Amino acid sequence: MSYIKEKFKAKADELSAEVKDLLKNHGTKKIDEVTVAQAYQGMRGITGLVTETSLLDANEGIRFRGYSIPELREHLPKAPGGQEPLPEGLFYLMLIGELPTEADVQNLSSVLSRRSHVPNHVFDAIEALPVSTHPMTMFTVAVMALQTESVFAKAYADGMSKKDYWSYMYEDSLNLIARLPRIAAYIYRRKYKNGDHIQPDGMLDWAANFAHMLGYRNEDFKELMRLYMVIHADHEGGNVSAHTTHLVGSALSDAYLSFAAGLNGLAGPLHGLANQEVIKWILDMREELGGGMPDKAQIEAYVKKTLAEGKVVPGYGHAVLRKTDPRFTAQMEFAKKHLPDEELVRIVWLVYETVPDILKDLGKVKNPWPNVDAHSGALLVHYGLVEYEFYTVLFGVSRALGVLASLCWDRALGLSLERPKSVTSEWMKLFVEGK
Ligand code: FAM
Repeated sequence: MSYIKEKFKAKADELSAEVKDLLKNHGTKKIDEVTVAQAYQGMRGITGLVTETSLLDANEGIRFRGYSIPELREHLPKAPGGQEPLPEGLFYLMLIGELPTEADVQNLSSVLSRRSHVPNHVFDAIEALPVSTHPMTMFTVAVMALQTESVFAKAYADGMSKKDYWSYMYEDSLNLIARLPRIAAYIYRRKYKNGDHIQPDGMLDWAANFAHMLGYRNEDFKELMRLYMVIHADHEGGNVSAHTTHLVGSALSDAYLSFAAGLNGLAGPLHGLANQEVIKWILDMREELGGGMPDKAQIEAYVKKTLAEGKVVPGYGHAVLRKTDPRFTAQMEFAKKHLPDEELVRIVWLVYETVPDILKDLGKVKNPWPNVDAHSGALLVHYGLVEYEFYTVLFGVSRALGVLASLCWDRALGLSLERPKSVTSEWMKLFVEGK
């Protein structure tokens, strides 16, 4: 067993004992209550889920095992000559609960590189789809095609004991994380570069190799990919992609089935697809305004037009956050360092100066500030990755780090099948009348 797997097992045994004690002595203690509105409106704000990998504070933003994004950028190991954190280090932190050493990250990079083989039938499954298919559909199909490789599913079929669930989920999770950049890059090159595929470079770290296979060798782009893979990796357990992966996994579906389900949630416009919607909205606005750099008044008018058409302003708002998303801020800092004169970036910043006041004036938007998606496209376009329909695939590759680390913890803690109670509106009407 690898030393990282042994470390995880030791941490899991330790926490399992604490959770057992917690349930024994405090299992009936009430955390929260549920209102009629929450039952009808997305269970917002109901605390009823346990996720170890990260915790989201509405006013502070995300913390991964207690570390904020600035702290991750300071403490996580970097590539030689790099300044951005390596996503392998974040996966180690989310899984083990401790900061990794340089050696830990190098070890994980080589483990992922060794596990990155993708069977040919997966590429055949992608090729069976029309080239016009949305990249996220291709991506989910590819993950489902990979399910043939699930060691968890095979072990379960062979009658594995429940005490071994964690071990096979760990193996599936690492194998899947290792393979995602290869299939994502294959989809990109098939759809946008006439199938001119690029072989992996085993000497590169996970994110840099992904950039390489996409066809981008610029060192700054590799740095952006490392940052991008870190900041999109996890956002506690209640967002659609994380919750879906956790929920499907609770039925003892393997990592491939569970993550494919989570990806389908990520493909929704109100969730991960927003990153493509943002850049599309900015490019449409710039075109409608005659090209070039719009002024604040023009942006204001265009935002109001969007709202008047009954559409949302993509990249703004959040179901939990009530401030500017630290993931937006991290991207803005990257842009100020590497591409401060990029016109699209300057438009993103002018939109940031304009949208919040307009959304506040609506009187209904709980969070008028930008989220992670408001900045990402402008950075990717600068380096030539202009195909914005592909952006949510990038988001999906990153999100695997958090939701699969979490899935390992679900199995290690022996979390139960998830089955909240539903009621009918008939029941609700009787309830509110006290009947
Ligand atoms: N533009 C226009 N209206 C907005 C808005 C926005 N950016 N954000 C919220 N609202 C509206 C919302 O549609 C609702 O209107 P109705 O009552 O007429 O239905 C009202 O404000 C109250 O909504 P809320 O409680 O403030 O937000 P929710 O928690 O319901 O929704 C989001 C949160 C993210 C779905 C919402 O802010 C939104 O649609 N944003 C635009 C899409 C987007 O950027 N999604 C990406 C989110 C990101 F974090 C991610 O998951 N990648």
